[in-house]
Amino acid sequence: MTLSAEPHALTLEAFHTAVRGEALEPLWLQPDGAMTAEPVTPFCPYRWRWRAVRERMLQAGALLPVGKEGAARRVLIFRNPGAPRGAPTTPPLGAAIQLVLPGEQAPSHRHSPAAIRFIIEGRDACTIVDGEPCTMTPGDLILTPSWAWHGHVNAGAGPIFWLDVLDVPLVASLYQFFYEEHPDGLEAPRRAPDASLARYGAGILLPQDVLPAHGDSPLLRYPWAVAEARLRALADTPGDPFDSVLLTYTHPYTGGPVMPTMTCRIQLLRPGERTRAHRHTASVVYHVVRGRGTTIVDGTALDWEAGDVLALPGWVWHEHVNAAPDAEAILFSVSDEPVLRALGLYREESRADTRGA
Ligand code: 1HN
Repeated sequence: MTLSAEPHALTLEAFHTAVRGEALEPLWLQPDGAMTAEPVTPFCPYRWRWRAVRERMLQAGALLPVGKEGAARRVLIFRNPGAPRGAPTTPPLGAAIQLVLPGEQAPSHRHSPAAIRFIIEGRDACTIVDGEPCTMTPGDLILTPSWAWHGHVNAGAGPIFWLDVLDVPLVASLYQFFYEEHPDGLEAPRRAPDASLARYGAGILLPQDVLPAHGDSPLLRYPWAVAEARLRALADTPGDPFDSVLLTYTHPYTGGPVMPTMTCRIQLLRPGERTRAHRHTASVVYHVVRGRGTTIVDGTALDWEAGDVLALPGWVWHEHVNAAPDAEAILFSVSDEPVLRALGLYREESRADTRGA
């Protein structure tokens, strides 16, 4: 349109129509709700029962082969029931269960989203990460950093199940998805099994390596035996008011999170323990490693037991209860806290009026 020589002849309504035709949007026409005082999300806190999910995975195992003649991955994604159809587990993180049956191989590929895997059940399987066979036994954490090749092999006699958590929703929201299949199908091992554990797993003494500047941990496998021993060593200390005995899996050289987009933690709730409530802007996916208990989320109790998965979107009040008088509970968790910290968006609040342990 041509600019009017007489601006007063232009009505506001005509102006709105005109600018919208020129790929311009008046901010004053945006709905009032767009700038909320606090985060508002359709994602809800939710718990999936391991018993039911495991059964469904075995059904998928009977119906759908994995490998050359089947699917690349046998995975059920945890969909957040509060969010629109097709939405993942939490706004930035997608969680899933994967099953590989004895003798199966899931071919290698790589993608810009990063993944972590936490082994739930099974043994004698491995994920080959950039040529390194990473042994998978229950409780192990395996990293697949952004753009690392990864394929899965089950050489054992029984099924292997694990939890996958990926930053797919975050990467997709930035339109940064890259994906490639390995030309050989399954990538052949190029390193000794658990080579990175031998090199970087000793903790306090590390080789004088020149590491790439990106923030991925060069250690690809964090064994359960180490996590359990560290929890046990600190089991009689006061612990964190909100999370009790809480350990973060770290990048051995920086002490920071294992990857730039996700941090992984393991926590012990002692018999009879109840933590104080807090809320933070980070979303969290929990997996119950051991025991049973309750997480009270914005006043609603979510009961859990071994194997269950919980999703908490950011900014919900939550506190953990292990009501059992004689059994401990252990929770593994993944959150997007490093992203929010890097962007200056991380906030945390606690409340004085919740019960102490
Ligand atoms: C993926 O590549 C794997 O490689 C597992 O094992 C789960 C969920 C969404 C997108 C890609 C894997 C996934 C995934």
